[in-house]
Amino acid sequence: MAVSTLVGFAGTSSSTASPPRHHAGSQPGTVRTLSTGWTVPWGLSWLPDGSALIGERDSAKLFRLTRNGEKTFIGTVPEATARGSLTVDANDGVLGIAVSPCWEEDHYIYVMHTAEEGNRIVRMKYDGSTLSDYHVLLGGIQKSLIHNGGRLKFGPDGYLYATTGDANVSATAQDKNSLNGKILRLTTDGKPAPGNPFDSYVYSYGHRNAQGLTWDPQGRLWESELGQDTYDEINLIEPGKNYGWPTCEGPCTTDGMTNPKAHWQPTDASPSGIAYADGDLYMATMRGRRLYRIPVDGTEVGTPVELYKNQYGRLRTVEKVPGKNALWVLTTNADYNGKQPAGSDQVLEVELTSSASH
Ligand SMILES: [Ca+2]
Repeated sequence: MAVSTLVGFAGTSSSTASPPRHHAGSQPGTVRTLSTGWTVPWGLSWLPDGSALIGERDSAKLFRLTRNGEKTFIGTVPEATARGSLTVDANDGVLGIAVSPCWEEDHYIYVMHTAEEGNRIVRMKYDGSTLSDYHVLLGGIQKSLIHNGGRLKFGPDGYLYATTGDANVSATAQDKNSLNGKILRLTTDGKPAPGNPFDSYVYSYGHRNAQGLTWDPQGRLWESELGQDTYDEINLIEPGKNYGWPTCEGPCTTDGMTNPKAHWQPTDASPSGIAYADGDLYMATMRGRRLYRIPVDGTEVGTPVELYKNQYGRLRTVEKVPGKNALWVLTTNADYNGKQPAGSDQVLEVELTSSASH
């Protein structure tokens, strides 16, 4: 591993060249291929038995994958549309998945996907074998070929958080009445969550195309975001704040804008998913073709470390495995930018080794 070639970060350390400070985190170690034969897997959410639901963006198929790599098709998301990314640079389709925190009682799963009229957040029943009861919670979020956001997760407060892209209309991000270029927070019935800053779905704004969300043990919300040509970002999200796009891309000094905690040139990153594990943020990158480990120090981050550069191609999603010192990482190579054939994506398991043993 090597110290990142990042452009800058807002940590308390004064030099980007210094190695990451020691912290009680884990060291990523052995990587094994858990499952093959995938085509652009995107969303991943855990079921109570430790298996995961994983969706393929273009095919709209949902699968269940066990810890042992046993893969079962469970159904196709109705009304999902996708241009098909093998021939065009498209980012629409079945995106984030969130299993209900009360799944054992309600059997609900939540999905964010592209449809005819725009992007939607929907609820379905998954009874352990099949999908049913498709219900739209929030539809008509403006869509585009490539800026659809799409990460959907439950926060520690039990509400749903979703990232939306600016749909290639950058002015939407600063329009608090638009659902685009935002992080949205909603109830499981599809209403704006209580306490939202503008009495609407909007939780934060000024985002270009955020695709990563995760919470640290203190309940802080961290977000990863694709920039345009200059800077990708990691942000610490607070309700009601303006994260700058399109006035600012990366850090700036404009009044009212909230600067990122770290930023990269898109060739080194182009991030999608992020996950918190044991003192670090892990960020999956597409153009960067690497995983970053980014130490968290309160509300700041330390120097990112790059891992597995060019070893597994483009990386879309990373999630901490519940109850196990490991990450699951989804590749995103079977598309226009990855130029690999259908079925060439993988689910990887990255072992995390406690630093106490080093
Ligand atoms: Ca920003």
